[in-house]
Formats: sequence, structure tokens, C-alpha cells
Amino acid sequence: MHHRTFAAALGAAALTLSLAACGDDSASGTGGNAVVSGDSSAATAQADFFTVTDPWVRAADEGMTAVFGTLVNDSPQDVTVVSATSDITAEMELHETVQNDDGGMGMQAKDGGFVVPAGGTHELTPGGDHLMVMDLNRALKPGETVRITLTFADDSTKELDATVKTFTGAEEEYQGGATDTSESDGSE
Ligand SMILES: [Cu+2]
Repeated sequence: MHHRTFAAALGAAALTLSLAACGDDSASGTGGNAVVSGDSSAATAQADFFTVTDPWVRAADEGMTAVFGTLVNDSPQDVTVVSATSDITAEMELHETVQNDDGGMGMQAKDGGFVVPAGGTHELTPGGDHLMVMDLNRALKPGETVRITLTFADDSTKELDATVKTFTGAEEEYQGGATDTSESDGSE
């Protein structure tokens, strides 16, 4: 009888080990921090001809803020920004600003990411498209620099340094957006 118990315990231990190994794999896969994963690909990675002019982040002590700038695509094909990460927050989203049925402004995730046309630009501006910082893990003071990593549709990545600035216009939109968190992912 002791035999059986021991074997069962061994089996459980082995199972736990293999599960843990799986978990490690996926964790390092999604973690994907500052490592540039696309640098072994062909010379035509979407990141290669991509720059951001005057990137900046709105100063804030806590909670939500956003990253702005001009996305510039110098390649002969459209480039799509599909996600963004930064060490100032666990979560960033690509947002667009839209008019609600009641005439107010709201923000929502941009379906399909930001498409920057071949040889063209795409503006990220207050009141328009932006990279949404969902929950700051530290205060951002004017003059600081924040490292942002953009990921493109082909998995190539581009790092940029955004300057923290005080923003004085259109505050209502951000207040409005902040209250929207209770219904994020909701239909309206
Ligand atoms: Cu937003």
C-alpha cells in the first residue's frame, strides 16, 4: 500500500514539474521586455524605416496618461503598429478618440492598430489617436525621459524615448476617458 502512495506522489511531482516548465516558457514569451526580437529577420522589417518625431508623454502623478508624437514611415509599404510597452506601466493600449452618441468624446482601443501609410505619417495627438498608459507605476515629472517600445505587425520592434511634458489643453477628454475605465471592453 505504501508503494502505491509513493508512486502516485512521484507522478504528481513529475506533472507539477512539467507544468512549471510550460509556464516558464509562456512567461518568457509574453514578457518580451526590452529584447529586440525582430533583428534576425530580413532587411525589410517594418521597424527599419520607422521613426517617431517629437515623442512626448503627458506628466502625471498616477493613474492614466498618454504618449503622443508623429509616426513616420519612410518605407515603400504600409506599416502597422500593433502594440506598445513601457516600464512605467504594466499595460499600454492603442487608442482612438471618438464622438459618443451624446456628443461627448470617448476613447476606445484602435481596431487593427495604427496603420502608417507608405511614405506617410500618422499623428498621435491629444484629442486624437494616442498610446494609452493604463496605470502608471510611478510619477512622471516634466523633463524626464520614458522609454517606449513599439511592436509592428511583423513582430519587429522600435524603441523610442519620449519626453515628459505638462499638458494644458483638452483636459476634459482625459477626465472623461478616465471615467470610462469602468466600462472598458463594454459595448459603448
Ligand atoms: Cu486613451
